[in-house]
Amino acid sequence: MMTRRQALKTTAFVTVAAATVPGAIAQTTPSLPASFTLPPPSYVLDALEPHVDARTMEIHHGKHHAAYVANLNKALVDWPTCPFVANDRIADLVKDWSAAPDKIRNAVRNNGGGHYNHSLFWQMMKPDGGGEPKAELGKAIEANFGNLADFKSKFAEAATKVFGSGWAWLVWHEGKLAIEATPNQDSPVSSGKQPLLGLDVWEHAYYLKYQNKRADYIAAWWNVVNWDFVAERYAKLK
Ligand code: MN3
Repeated sequence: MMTRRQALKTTAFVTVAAATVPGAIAQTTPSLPASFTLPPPSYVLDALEPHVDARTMEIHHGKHHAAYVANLNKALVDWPTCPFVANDRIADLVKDWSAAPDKIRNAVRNNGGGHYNHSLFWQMMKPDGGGEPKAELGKAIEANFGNLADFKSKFAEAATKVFGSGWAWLVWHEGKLAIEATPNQDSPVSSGKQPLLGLDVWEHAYYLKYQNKRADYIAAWWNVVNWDFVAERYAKLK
């Protein structure tokens, strides 16, 4: 079976070959060491306007996320036996970052977390998103938090209270839904929890449009939440 990375490389190769861009073929050379790759969002970068602006998306994905991937790959040069690279097992790497060699442990924690969290984040949003979670997830949110409005309010509170840079999450842990926050690029998966929905509250996620008004960003962000993706993750975990 093709791994996702191989599939991406194949797709890239086909695209490149069709466009006959000289020089770009080198990216698909099989002798390059295995490494993590930047996943493109499934929508165009201005698709989340006006709630998340195109310029923010462009820099957030093309610069910030790209840098986490590049720095992770750079660090992993010092961990040639890392078992998680070959099959694109970023979740397992982030879960087990403490297994990394001393010299690169922090780099793996921060950049691995950055890569994993952002890879999820792009999928947790979609154009014309928002609304209400359906099916089992909708019921579970009501059972755990009373109703959707109360859930949103508690989640927003957690996101607002993150001091400095970090994330707010809806997680699945020990058979229950819970809200938590993580600092920096730490991910719930590292403490054995499954992230279902995450909100990036680093200033780079909102400052261009919202400046210091994080609460406005959080309020607008509900309009682009991809509840179908969250519900699918929840259904798989149950
Ligand atoms: Mn970010």
